[in-house]
Amino acid sequence: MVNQDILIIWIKYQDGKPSEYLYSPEILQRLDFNKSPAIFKPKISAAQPGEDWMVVRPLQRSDYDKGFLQLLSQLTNVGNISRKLFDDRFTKMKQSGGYYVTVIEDTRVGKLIGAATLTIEQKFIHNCSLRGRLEDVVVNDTYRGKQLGKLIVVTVSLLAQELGCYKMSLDCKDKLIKFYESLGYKMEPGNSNAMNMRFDDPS
Ligand code: 16G
Repeated sequence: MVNQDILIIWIKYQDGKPSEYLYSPEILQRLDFNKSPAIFKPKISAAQPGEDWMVVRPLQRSDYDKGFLQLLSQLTNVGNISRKLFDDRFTKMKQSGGYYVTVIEDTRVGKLIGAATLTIEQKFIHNCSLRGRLEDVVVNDTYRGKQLGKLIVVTVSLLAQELGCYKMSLDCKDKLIKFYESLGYKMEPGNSNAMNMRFDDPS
């Protein structure tokens, strides 16, 4: 058996039921928030998010039942996703590697209140380097004042650095530029355009 054929399974038992992680949760515990230019008042981190009922962790297969898709629908159109479709996508993301969907849970109510994804591209350039992309950032806006947006973005940005990316990129609405600048993202002069081609009826 070669390495690519091994699907590593991280499983946490919750209330006696197994719940599988998309990626190893342990890496989030060692992220050094002092490396980020973001200012947190009070100081928090992925390991210590500031409330004992909050946890920052990788997406779990069981998050279908914790409002993950409803949370994403605050960002854009999600569609009607069955449990089977969700399960198959989770399995494919895990098998292919490079998908770090990260969430914040309010454990008092068992609901997800923030999410962001790091995707990693394998490159030939820069000595076969890696490029990170920040995707699908969303927080539940009823949790104001908890620094959730900063917390989830800084978490996946530090994760990109920890995993060896040479840069991390994002596209966003104009009104969010200042927010991302405060977390260390820069509009590079002459190199700051995002362009899209939209396709009708994708399969
Ligand atoms: C924003 C998101 C992007 C998401 C897109 C969805 C961030 C940093 N950017 O650009 O990840 O995929 O919105 O919009 O979260 P769309 O449905 O118009 O493609």
